[in-house]
Amino acid sequence: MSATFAELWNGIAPIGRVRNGGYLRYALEEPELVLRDWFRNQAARRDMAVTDDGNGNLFAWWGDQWGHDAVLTGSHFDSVPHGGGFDGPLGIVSAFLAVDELRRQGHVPSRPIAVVAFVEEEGGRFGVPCLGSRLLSGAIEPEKAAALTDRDGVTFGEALGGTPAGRLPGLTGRINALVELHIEQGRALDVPVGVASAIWPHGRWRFEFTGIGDHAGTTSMADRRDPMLTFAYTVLAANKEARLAGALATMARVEVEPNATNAIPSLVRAWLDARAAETGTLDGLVDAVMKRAHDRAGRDGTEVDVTPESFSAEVTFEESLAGRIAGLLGGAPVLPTGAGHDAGVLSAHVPTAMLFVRNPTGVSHSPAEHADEQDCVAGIGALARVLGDLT
Ligand code: HGY
Ligand code: MN
Ligand code: MN
Repeated sequence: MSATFAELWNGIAPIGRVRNGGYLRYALEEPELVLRDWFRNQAARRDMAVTDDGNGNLFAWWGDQWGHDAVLTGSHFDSVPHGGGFDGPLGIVSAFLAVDELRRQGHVPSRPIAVVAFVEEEGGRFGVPCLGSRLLSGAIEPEKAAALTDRDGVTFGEALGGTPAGRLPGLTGRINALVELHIEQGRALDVPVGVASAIWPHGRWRFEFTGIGDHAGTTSMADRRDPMLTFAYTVLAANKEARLAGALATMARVEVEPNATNAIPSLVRAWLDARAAETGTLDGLVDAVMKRAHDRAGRDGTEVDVTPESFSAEVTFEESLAGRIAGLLGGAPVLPTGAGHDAGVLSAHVPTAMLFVRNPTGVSHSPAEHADEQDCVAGIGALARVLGDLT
């Protein structure tokens, strides 16, 4: 079967799209479950057997299932709340179409190729990004992953239907390489396809500001222990410290208890997403933000407690592989990114590479995220060339 990009893309575009054009695709929930069925259907139409790894990751096989030295290619279905449609799914759609292209060319792979859909890459439901690839590679304990809860208190284990299997036995012998195609999430590409050189170190820290809940109308300003003040100060401090460090800090998710118009809050819970080109800079940034938060809490009579929730170390993709791929693609640009990816997690264990497809505005994690069709088609051709070269 030979499907076109438009056919596959238009087939999944409505799944999980909401009124503002953004997507609500949370791991192992409708509509992401519908996308997983779409994945099985696309595999069946290509006589590709589908397996999962007991962690929620799906694999469609061209060749022996878990045959040795398999080459994986794919990405993730899940989105950030109201994210764009390309971040993740573009890599999976492109992987199936790259298989079609190789078959059209009469390519007979020397090793198995598997299209992969990693679960919970965004961490949008259970809070830990790249959960599926962390489990596959043993970077997180299955029991710890199983206990992660979503905003309704449902655990990952319950959503998965049991404790995840964890690290794939014989991982490094069974996976020869992973090539993940992804929309570029910056403005650095001025040609259709680029190659990743590195991923910035980044992490998430949960700040809990506690004070004394009280009546908005009967508590003098001097008597207040208002955690919202400490939180607000910390947001500004994170912004300032990031600018000073030439790094990135975002506090975009906040929960207030009781979150009532006329009640001074007792608790404000907020998450810091911090990233930098080097680990030392990142550590310095987070330390500075925590210090500023604690100092301010002293002045506000509040408390602040900080819990690291996830960390992704600096990734440098194997230069020889990135260079070989850039050469294959006629001298494609090789560039770093501040966005985390499953390929980054697996790069600690097996050779991995990423192809970036041009994003004209660079906007991502927003309904405005977009890539032009001819650039997506160019990405598929590039992925087919790389997979053909690797097998
Ligand atoms: O947040 C990230 O960097 C990625 O989109 N999960
Ligand atoms: Mn993303
Ligand atoms: Mn992504």
